[in-house]
Amino acid sequence: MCAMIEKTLSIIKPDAVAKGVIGQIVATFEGNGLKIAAMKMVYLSKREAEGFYAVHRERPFFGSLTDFMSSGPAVVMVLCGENAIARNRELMGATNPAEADDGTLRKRFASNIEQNAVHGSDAPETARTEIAYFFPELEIVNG
Ligand code: IDP
Ligand code: MG
Repeated sequence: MCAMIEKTLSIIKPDAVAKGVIGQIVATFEGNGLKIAAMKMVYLSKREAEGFYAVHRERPFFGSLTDFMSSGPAVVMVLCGENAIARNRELMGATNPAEADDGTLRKRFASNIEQNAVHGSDAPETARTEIAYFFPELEIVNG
């Protein structure tokens, strides 16, 4: 089902896991043409969160963001589907939930610009590196 189809990395961040909305978020993906090719729960260390968000290390919110991402369990997933990267970003909505369109995951579930419920890769190259950060090839189901 997912061989040769575009893949992206999704994270249900610790705020959304704490709110008990994993199921609603997964249902949104499944109801909008995205399939789950891999999924697991993780509890990132500070260092693992810093590694994942290394591109943002110069940003003023880097310390706070990586504290938040290592504050509780998160769910990491590989989503696949036609235009999975763009489709996921559309379902997520704007980074700042105050600017996110109605019905988007961030409008529905984010607390603020930092604790914003979900992550999604933003381009093919970042999707590849972000997927590889969490999943060895053997854990991604293509069948
Ligand atoms: P994105 O998640 O929509 O791609 P990015 O700009 O890549 O947004 O930022 C990565 C993450 O860093 C955001 O999802 C959010 O958790 C956090 N973040 C972004 N901008 C801010 C900010 O201005 N203050 C605090 N946290 C921020
Ligand atoms: Mg980003």
